[in-house]
Amino acid sequence: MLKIDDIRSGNQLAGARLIRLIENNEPSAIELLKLLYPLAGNAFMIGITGSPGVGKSTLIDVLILEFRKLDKKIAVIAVDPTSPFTGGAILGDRLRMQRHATDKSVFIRSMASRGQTGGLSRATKDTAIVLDVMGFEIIIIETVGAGQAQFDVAGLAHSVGIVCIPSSGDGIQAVKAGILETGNLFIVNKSDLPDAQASFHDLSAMLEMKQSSKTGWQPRVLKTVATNGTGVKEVAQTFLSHLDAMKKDGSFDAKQRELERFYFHTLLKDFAFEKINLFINKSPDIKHALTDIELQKEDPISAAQNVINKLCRFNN
Ligand SMILES: Nc1nc2c(ncn2[C@@H]2O[C@H](COP(=O)(O)OP(=O)(O)O)[C@@H](O)[C@H]2O)c(=O)[nH]1
Ligand SMILES: [Mg+2]
Repeated sequence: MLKIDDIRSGNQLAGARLIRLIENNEPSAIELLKLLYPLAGNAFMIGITGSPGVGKSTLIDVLILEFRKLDKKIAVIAVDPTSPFTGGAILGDRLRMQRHATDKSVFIRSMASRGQTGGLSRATKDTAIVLDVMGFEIIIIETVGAGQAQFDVAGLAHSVGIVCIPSSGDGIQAVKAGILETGNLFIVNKSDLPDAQASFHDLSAMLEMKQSSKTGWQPRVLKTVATNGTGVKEVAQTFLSHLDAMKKDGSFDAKQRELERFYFHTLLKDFAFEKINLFINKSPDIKHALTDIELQKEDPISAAQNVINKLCRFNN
């Protein structure tokens, strides 16, 4: 039986067990989370996002070392929604970060897509709550892509770093308009490759044109070579500066409320999805509708609309 105190005291076995229950969407995990939620809210949540292969995991591996030098307890949640058959990718992340395995102040967890539902965002947030209560001061969420509907890391993190790589000619194509809004820190990784300086300037120029941030924080651009650690110390420092700036100008509290609203909406959508699925599997209306569709008495669009409209009226 899992106890709140085991999580509070930072017991890693208990934490890992609870996270496994969360991933399996076990009712017992949900009950524990209700009790844990009021104890969370102390961790600094960092999102690291970017296309596959830009070097996010390599960078995070070195970031862990930098934060450890500052004596921070640090956890990483590696999320990869693009690979439901995750064996390879997840193993890669774990192996890369293997050297931290014996450090009790570091916790690394890969989160596989739960496939059919939109539950990944919720599972990641729930996992972050557990790690927060366990006493991890910094939680990094690694995710592929930014601003995508199925997993919006900006709804989970106080500070978002966008990782890209140098590219020639048309500048930083990978950094699309929506992503510019999301990033607090832009990292041109693989700066050992050609065109790093040009990409750095392109990105800086694009951000300068956009200078309209609500808070006083202006997004920064940094160059790194994650494979040998160059520039990663500055990345760690910049994330901490962003946190400082938010705390000083009051935007941290606003951000915190924004993250809470996002979690609430994630839960609403997830619970609604679960309930509706239950209904769909049981309801005689569905069987009737299916018969009507088969007999071509009704088109599937109208049939689906009718069933859902009836369900919503039913609960009014
Ligand atoms: N040349 C170079 N290669 C890098 C750098 N950072 C990472 N890589 C390599 O890029 C590949 C993908 O790295 P990975 O961290 O798995 O990327 P992720 O998919 O974004 O997590 C690996 O082969 C890394 O060794 C860098 O700064 N320079
Ligand atoms: Mg990775």
